Amino acid sequence: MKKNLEVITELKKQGKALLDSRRENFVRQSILSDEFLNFIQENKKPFDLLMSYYECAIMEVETKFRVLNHELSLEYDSNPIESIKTRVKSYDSILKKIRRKNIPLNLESMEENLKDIAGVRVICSFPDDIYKLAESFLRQDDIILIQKKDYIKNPKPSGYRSLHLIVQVPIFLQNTKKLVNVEVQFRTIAMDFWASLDHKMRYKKQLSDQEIEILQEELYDCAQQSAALDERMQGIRDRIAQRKN
Ligand code: 0O2
Repeated sequence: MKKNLEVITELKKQGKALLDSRRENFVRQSILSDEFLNFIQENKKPFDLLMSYYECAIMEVETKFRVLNHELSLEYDSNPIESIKTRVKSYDSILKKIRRKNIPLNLESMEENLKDIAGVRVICSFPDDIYKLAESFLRQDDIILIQKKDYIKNPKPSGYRSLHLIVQVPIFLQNTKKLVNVEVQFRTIAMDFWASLDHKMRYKKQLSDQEIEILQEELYDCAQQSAALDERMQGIRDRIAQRKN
């Protein structure tokens, strides 16, 4: 009986500690959220200006890929790029990353530490086209490579595959030239399809830990199968291309 009471008291204590920590986290996040909104309001003009630089940099990079696609399509009689998606990171995602990385709340450190505010996603049919495009893009003399992460050769433990580049691209303003960071993600259609489903699972709050574990295993298996399919389809494409020549 005494033992049971001790267990109940201990459980109550643990429950209270959990509640307290959740409350503290909630308050901390709300304050930071208000702080972030205040920060944006107080710095509205320079913040909007900075975001417009990212939009301009996206336009520059997107045009470069459209030009490469046009040239390669004339040379090889097919388009290496299926589609291009672009986005400037949302306020919400910027805030989450500032919190996660403990970045000071000012424009300089945002610019310095968040290298993926401007994002361009290039979707190709075949893995080889990804490397061909990335090489041609990086050979351009106004592009500076800052970081390269090859999750195609070295997939993430989740199964995620994609080639990520962080580059600096110049944008030409009225009186000056500015170098702007852009993250370019190269994926095949299959890699992109997989990543969208994985993304949906990550943001579904109602899933239990057990469900997440099962889905993660299933997704990992799908990633292996889709990587194998990419390779097979590319093999077929290459054989067809050899016959044509
Ligand atoms: P969003 O909304 O796409 O922008 P970093 O946090 O970027 O400094 P990290 O985490 O090492 O450092 O970056 P990494 O691994 O290069 O990945 C950044 C982006 O790749 C993510 O952006 C996703 O877009 C994508 N990504 C990476 N891993 C996964 C994954 O396992 N599944 C899916 N679906 N996407 C992934 P954000 O900022 O998370 O979000």
